[in-house]
Amino acid sequence: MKNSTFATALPILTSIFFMSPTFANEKEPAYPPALISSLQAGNELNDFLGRADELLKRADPDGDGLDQADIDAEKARTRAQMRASVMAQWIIKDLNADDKVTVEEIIQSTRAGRMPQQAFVDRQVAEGMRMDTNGDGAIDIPEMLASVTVRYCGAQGVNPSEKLLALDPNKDGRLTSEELRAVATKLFRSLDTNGDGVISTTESQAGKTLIRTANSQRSGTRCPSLE
Ligand SMILES: [Ca+2]
Ligand SMILES: [Ca+2]
Ligand SMILES: [Ca+2]
Ligand SMILES: [Ca+2]
Repeated sequence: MKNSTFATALPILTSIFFMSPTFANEKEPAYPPALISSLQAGNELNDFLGRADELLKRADPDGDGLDQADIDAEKARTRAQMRASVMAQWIIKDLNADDKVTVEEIIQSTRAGRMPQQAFVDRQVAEGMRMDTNGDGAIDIPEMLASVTVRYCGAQGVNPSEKLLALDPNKDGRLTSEELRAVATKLFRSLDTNGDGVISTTESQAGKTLIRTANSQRSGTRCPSLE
């Protein structure tokens, strides 16, 4: 019954697993790469469940289960960090502290103490002046902030929390610790092919094949822009 639920809810994601010999006859959810890669050779089920708990704790800091509100809050933090980082990169060149960065200031700041190649200085100027949308020859703070394109993705180029939430077995929009543990247990058992309760090197290799397959199928979810 559970399998048919997955098949209905995740037709595209489940198709990934038909390509994997390990899961040839099963309809599995798309396990997030972060979950699969936390499974290591020598792990017993409890090791893996501990890692699954940590993964969820990071995505669900308020501890009431992972839901869209957690994801929105994480996106908001990501956006704020990226805006701050772009501001820091450019406002540091505002040598006369008038809240604008001119071509001359970019040149002076880039050259200071470094004796860079002219081509590098030119690239800095060109990069800065791309933000000068009102064409007055200087970048002001709104222009700097308007240039920020916030992308939200993890190390594997996908949004880890959204991948995790997509596992939600009962599809009520909240992934609880119990639900993730149940999913992780199922994954562990399916990879523990000799059933000795430990993931061997060979068995963990099968997990890595899953990651590669899942990654090659992830087009469309790659690093979406928040804007
Ligand atoms: Ca939460
Ligand atoms: Ca200035
Ligand atoms: Ca300007
Ligand atoms: Ca749920």
